[in-house]
Amino acid sequence: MTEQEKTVYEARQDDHDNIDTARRAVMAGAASGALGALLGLASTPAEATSGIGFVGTAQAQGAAATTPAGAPWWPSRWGADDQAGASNWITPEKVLDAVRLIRTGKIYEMGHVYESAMPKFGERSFALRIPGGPTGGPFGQNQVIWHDEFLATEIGQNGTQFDGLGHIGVAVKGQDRAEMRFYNGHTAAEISDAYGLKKLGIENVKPIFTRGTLLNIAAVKGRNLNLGEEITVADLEAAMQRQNLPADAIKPGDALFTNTGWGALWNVDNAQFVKGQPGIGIPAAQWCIQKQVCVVGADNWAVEVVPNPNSNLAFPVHQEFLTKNGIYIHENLNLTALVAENVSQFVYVMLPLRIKGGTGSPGRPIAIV
Ligand code: UVW
Repeated sequence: MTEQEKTVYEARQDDHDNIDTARRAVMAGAASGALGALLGLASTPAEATSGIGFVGTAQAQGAAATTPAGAPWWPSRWGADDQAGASNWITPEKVLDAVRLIRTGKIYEMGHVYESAMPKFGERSFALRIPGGPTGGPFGQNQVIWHDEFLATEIGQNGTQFDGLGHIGVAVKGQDRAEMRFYNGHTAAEISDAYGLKKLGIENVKPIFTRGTLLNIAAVKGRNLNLGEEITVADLEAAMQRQNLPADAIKPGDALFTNTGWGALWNVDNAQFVKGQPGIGIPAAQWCIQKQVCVVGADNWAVEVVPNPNSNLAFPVHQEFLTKNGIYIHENLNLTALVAENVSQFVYVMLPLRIKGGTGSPGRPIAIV
């Protein structure tokens, strides 16, 4: 980082606390209509038309110099044209550092199987069809036959999913697409397109091969966490202490995962799984940002606490990570095997599919120890 970038970065960190306090005050009384609708909560007609209620409220206060999610966050630390975000941390040196965590060569699956029965957020769908039976053939003397699948789904936003930087933004001036800002300040007017994002598509993510740390928050609590239970900075630090991890165990470019126990509901009680979840809140997200991580993941569908304890906020941690800091979010991970064997640190490998203009990616993340 240059001195100038460092100054901007540090100013943003300081700014966050002030903005957050101000935002909470300004937004008091507003309701998160869109989130409420998705989670089956009530919303007023005014909130329903303005999407997330607090956007309209902030505008009414004339907050032109800032945004509903704090001070403008662009240009990014990796330059005004960057579209790769925190995957820029994955350098050859970083890979070699990560490799040192491999001692046995054992591989752990970190993802779930994709199937229509899996829990899905809102109205998302996952429909796989094999036309014909078989799809093609028999042809030739050798009587070849084959099966092809047709998959209709929000491919980057179902099941174990890796959120890309074009997934989440901030509507700075309500419905004005020229002021709907994403990572690096890119606007919806520039990037949104029915046939795929014109910028910040998932194809821009560099292959992820890095050090991973799993913090078992459920073990700290001695139970699975509850719906709406916020993971605090103290919880993260207690998990590190419990797992004998030194304060500097998480390095720039690392991936960080939290086990909340919510994953136990996967394909067991899907209705409860999608209703909300425990997860990190804004202070814990800031802790991750200060550690300069590349990816944050969890055994639930949003990684962050839902609903947020501040009922005026909807998915604020998504904005902190993806929109403002270019940090990727890996959702719906299967951490069961790693937890069962008390694995704290490992190599995490995730190769997001290069779907041009996609908002996210499915995949088969693994941990290697
Ligand atoms: C949303 O898309 C709102 O949430 P998620 O990224 O958790 O799927």
